[in-house]
Amino acid sequence: MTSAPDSVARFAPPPVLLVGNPNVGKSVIFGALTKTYVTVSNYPGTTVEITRGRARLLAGVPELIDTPGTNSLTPQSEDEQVTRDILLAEPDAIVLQVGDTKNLRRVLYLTAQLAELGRRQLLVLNLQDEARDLGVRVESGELERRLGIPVIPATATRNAGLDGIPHRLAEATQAQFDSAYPAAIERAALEVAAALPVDLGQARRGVALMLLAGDRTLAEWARGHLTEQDVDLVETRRAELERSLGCSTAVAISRARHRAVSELLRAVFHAKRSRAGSMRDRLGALSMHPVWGVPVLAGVLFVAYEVVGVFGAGTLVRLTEDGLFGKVINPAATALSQRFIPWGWLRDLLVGPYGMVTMALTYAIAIVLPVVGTFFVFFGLLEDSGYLPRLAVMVNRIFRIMGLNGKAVLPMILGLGCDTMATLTTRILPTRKERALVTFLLALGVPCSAQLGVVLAMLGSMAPLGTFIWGGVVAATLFGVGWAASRLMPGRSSDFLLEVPPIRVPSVGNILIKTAARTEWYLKEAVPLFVLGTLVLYLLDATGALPRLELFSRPLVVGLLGLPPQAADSFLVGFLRRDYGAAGFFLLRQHGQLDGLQSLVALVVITLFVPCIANVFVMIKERGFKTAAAMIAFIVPFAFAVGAVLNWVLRGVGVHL
Ligand SMILES: Nc1nc2c(ncn2[C@@H]2O[C@H](COP(=O)(O)OP(=O)(O)OP(=O)(O)O)[C@@H](O)[C@H]2O)c(=O)[nH]1
Ligand SMILES: [Mg+2]
Repeated sequence: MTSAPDSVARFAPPPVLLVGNPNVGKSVIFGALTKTYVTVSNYPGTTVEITRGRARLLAGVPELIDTPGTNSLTPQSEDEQVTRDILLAEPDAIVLQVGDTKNLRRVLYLTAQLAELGRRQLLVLNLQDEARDLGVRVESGELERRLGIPVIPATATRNAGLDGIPHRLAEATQAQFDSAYPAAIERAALEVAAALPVDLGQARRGVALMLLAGDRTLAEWARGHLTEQDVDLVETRRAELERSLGCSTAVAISRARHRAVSELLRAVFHAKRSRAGSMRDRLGALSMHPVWGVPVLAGVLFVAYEVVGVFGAGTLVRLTEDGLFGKVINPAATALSQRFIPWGWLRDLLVGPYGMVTMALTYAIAIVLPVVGTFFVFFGLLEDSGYLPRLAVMVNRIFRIMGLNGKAVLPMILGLGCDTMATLTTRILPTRKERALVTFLLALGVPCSAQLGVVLAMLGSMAPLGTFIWGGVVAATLFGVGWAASRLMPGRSSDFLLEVPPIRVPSVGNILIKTAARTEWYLKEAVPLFVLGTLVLYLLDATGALPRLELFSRPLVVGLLGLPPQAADSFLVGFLRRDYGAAGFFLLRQHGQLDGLQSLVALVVITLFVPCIANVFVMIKERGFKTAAAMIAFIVPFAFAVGAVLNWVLRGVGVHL
């Protein structure tokens, strides 16, 4: 980390770190204090990286840092480690802890750890509205008196209570929290703390306890900050403690903290027991029931089909493609270029068969944008309602076949929104094997929103059997490959349960902002790739290489897959984005150049294809070049092989679609 120049450091207020359990409203509060938007969703693990912003509403406009949610400062996954690391890296920052009032036990467990690190802090008890609905009451005044730090009740989504934060920031101080550890632990902690670097200051006791608890994720930090003797000292003391305590130091520490938290809870936490479940609770339970969850899922899929497939890909695309581009933009662009542009090559580059307007923009804006736009709205509703984690719980049993359970199912479902983002969410998974497996399966067979929309629209144009076969082949491939990979890959899977948030009524504002942010992202990220792909095709065409390429790929495209030769173009641009490839097939189908069977084969291949360039980069970033390259080297030939077999079988059986 670079440090600010002295003059700035002297006057700049210390940064403020938003820390708290997952899914408690940290990002909502970040947005409220900085007036900038970061993604807010109703599932744990929305934030997996830190976001920095200027807290415009706080005195001196300090830097505000949003962190991934965590239940403990002994991290169990990469995202939790990010939070622990930033706490160590920013020793002067004030901690603005955000907690869920209903789950005060978990909140205070984290407060205990922050107190041990000697952090100056405040506590926001958020989600007061839900606590009230559940009959939970927390005496915040009494809690404040006992902890000695400002305790601010709030309902962030209604902007209630947040004005207490600027008023009380200056009162932030170290919480008084005595976990009363066994004397042997206290002695060892004192000894280890004395050996730690002085610049850790107040944090030394907390870090000593972390080291004694045997946190392996601190190994790298220890290498940079401790001498070998100190590391040996920690190991010796830890081994001695385990012998004398009869259990691991981590367990003894955690027990003592829990005892102290329970005592505090008895004084300030009141819950009425006999409250009947609300309508929302019942709906939530129904949606993850092994039997009743199935009709709920069918209902959700039906609505998805109506909204994205029929309205987005049907009605809206008709308006944009036939209407806006077909009748207005393309004819106007063609007329203008014929009038004003004397060079044929430039005219072709703009409005030819591989033209920027007639191909790149038509594909990106007229075909894909309406589809992803409607999908973003629908997916946002699912995200904010709390349905996605419930779906993950319900399908958990089937996903076990692929060696995925608990938390690992959530990123697979998020892949339906965007595979690239979902690949980043794999950071919430505890083991390396799970992270690799989910990254691989996302790249192989989870179609993202853009692609899914185009695929759905095409499937809508054939007999229902087509949808059935497409879904069946993709699912069977995913499960078959997942099953084999989970057995072949070294490492272990975890059994961490996914936490299910309450069902919440999505806020229209959040859905709109999120959709706008995602649409902007699509325009910035996807449109340039559509332009690039079109440019490649244009150049190949202009240099006469395209027909040769089509000829060269004939044995594969025409021979094995049974598709017309120009389908090769779509596969080529499919390397940049699968949805671009799918959009190519969509148009071939519209122009009657693909029959039902050919469309189905093309769709299966493009679904199993590499997702998009952005996804490939994220795969490399998260998993390393070698692993990512191996995954892609498997996926591409495999996708064509499945298509070839499907073509052969369907023709053999004589299916008509
Ligand atoms: N009813 C209610 N919902 C809230 C409140 N604060 C946040 N939410 C909702 O809680 C969910 C989680 O909010 P986020 O801000 O994404 O939570 P987070 O703590 O950043 O979550 P992670 O990044 O996953 O750790 C969203 O659906 C919010 O709309 C509140 O005070 N009341
Ligand atoms: Mg967040």
